[in-house]
Amino acid sequence: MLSPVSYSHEGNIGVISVDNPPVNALSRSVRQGLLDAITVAQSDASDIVVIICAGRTFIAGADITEFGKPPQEPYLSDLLDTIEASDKLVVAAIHGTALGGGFETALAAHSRCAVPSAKFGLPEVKLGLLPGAGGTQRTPRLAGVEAALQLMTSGNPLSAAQALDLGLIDKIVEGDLREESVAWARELVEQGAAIRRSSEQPVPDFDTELFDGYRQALGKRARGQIAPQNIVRCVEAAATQSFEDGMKVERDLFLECMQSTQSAAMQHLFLAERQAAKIDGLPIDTPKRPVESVGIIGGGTMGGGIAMSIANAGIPVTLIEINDEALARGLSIIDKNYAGSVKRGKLSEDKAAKCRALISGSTDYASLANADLVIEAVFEDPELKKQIFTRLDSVCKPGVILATNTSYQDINLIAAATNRPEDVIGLHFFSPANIMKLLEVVRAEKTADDVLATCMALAKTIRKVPAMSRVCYGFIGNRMLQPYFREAQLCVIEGATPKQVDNAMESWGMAMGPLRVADLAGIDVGYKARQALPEEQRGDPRSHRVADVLAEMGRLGQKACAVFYKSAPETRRHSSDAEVLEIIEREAAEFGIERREIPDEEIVDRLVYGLINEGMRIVEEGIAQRPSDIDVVYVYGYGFPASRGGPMHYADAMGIKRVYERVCEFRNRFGEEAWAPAPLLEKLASL
Ligand code: 3H9
Repeated sequence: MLSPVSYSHEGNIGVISVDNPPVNALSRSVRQGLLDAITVAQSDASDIVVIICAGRTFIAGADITEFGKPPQEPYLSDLLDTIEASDKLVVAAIHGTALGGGFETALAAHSRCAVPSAKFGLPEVKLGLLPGAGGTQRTPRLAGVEAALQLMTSGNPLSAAQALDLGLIDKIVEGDLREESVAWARELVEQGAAIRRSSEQPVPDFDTELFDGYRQALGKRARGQIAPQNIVRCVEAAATQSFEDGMKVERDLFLECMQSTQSAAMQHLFLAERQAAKIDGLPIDTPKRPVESVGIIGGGTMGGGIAMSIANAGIPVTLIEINDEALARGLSIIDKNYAGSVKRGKLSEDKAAKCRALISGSTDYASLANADLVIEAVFEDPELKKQIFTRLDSVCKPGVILATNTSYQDINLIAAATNRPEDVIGLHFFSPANIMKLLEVVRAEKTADDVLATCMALAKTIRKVPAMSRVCYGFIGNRMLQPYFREAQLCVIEGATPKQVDNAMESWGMAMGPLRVADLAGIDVGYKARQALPEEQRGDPRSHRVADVLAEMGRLGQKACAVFYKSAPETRRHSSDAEVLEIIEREAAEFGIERREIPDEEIVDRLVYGLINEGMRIVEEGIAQRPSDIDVVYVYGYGFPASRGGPMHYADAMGIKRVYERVCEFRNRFGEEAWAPAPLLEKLASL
């Protein structure tokens, strides 16, 4: 088999080139090829060695698809020790992204040069891991303890300029990387440059309190996660022990992470996210329509956030509102949000101004005549939505994509309000739309393939994670919320307090408990949707009576006021509200419910197994293409803990049989209507 690593010479320079598409991951054959090449270079006529990569990027890390399989020699750490020990100076020449094991390879070289657009990172923490090939030991020696902790615990990449500032690379080169790196290598030879091994550098002075500071902050930010805490221990070892002893600490803690269920969950999610971007049966080369200008109907919180996401990707947006006043209000919220992003350091002032300049406003639908994509983001009134689509049909050019941001409505009916249902699709953003990563792309019955392909690609352009759903009430995400919220509210009326439910779910890992979410997002939409349904379709009244009473009191959510909590308007801090607790007790008594102590474990199981059971139905009905798409939806749209991999992965990790048995137990206790096991769950449990 042809090796993905080749070794050639340019005069006295040995050039090792890695060519392992798509991202030059360090598969076994790459490691072997690098080892062979560096070994040959030790005794050939070369004076210096350059490691460079073909294709779109430098090495982007260990090969994730090899994880979980028996490790194969040569091991990456040993290979990197061999590279670092080389008697000939080794230069890494970097373009694209040098990530994880790729960046560790660069750190084991003696010198590093990069093109200005290159990025550098140690993102292992996002896979529930830590850099396991010397990264935790070499980085602090070059960049200092604080920069190393920051880089590894965030997992976020650095630009070439930042890496240069921190001493992680030595030179930025303009022009062709191969030519420039070879020229630089030649210069180093001529200067008689000494070999500088990262492992031999002393760790610069540091503040010893940094470690505890990081441990505490990460305990809150990444609650319950092993990898971030282990990274701190590794960097502490780097700062206080010899390189060899630090490497032993790194090895032990890396293995602990690698064997954890957390890392398995996060690796699953990495692959699930990439899989979710693919549509079964739709060829990768399906033609896409150009999206060079976008119209958005509705300048509320949602429309404004969507406008920002699109403008942030450099695409001009026209925001349509019904009158000047509403438009001015919408644009001023956008201004405020950009100012907030600048203040929080998320965007530079210059970049924010450039993005903001791409958003214009209008009260005239005729302004949408040339838009390539129009996204409707008005409130959930099906009749209003249909009217808007009929109007768009009459003003928009042929070939425009007409999207609705509806969270619940039947998109087939909306599409039928136009003469071009094949151009209609759902683009369900999550609030705040400029921040939340998920984009549910809803394929209606007649949506054309190229419309779908365009929207999946657009999601990537605007830095969202797409997952496709078919049409059903609530699509994947909100449909699953129904049993989740039902159980949250049943737990409350049966005996828990809102705070107990929220704390139980947050301790388990949800970013926010369900009732705090309700306070933040508001319950008006759900209330109105319920009222629009005939009584017998509203579900178990015990599961929404308290919410209905609170909604009727005007407690609609944080926009107006809190629902399940008392909220201090200035600080937005929530605390238990005696009035709400009284209402809960009163309504429980009305239903004849004898309130009891509910263990946290029961709360978690009822809510999470409710999600799983509905998820099984969604897969079986073909609403989701695959179970892993549901995981992507829940982690990126609903604050499900990444370290648990999403509800469907969690079910697998728990054991499907065990999940089935618990669902059956709930069915026996709480009734068939809510807890009949999904047929797919039953089937999988019997295998
Ligand atoms: C590590 O290095 C551990 C070491 O410290 C210690 C070891 C002892 N392996 O994202 P894309 C595939 S842990 C295998 O769509 P982009 C990906 O699945 C690793 N495959 O492209 C996809 O496949 P497909 C640390 C990988 O341009 C295709 O490449 N490194 C890997 O948007 C394109 O990916 C990381 O965590 C991999 N490492 O983004 C980096 N990476 O076409 C993870 C990608 O079949 N990777 N693939 O769907 C990334 O962050 C992004 O992929 C990257 C490119 C920025 C590189």
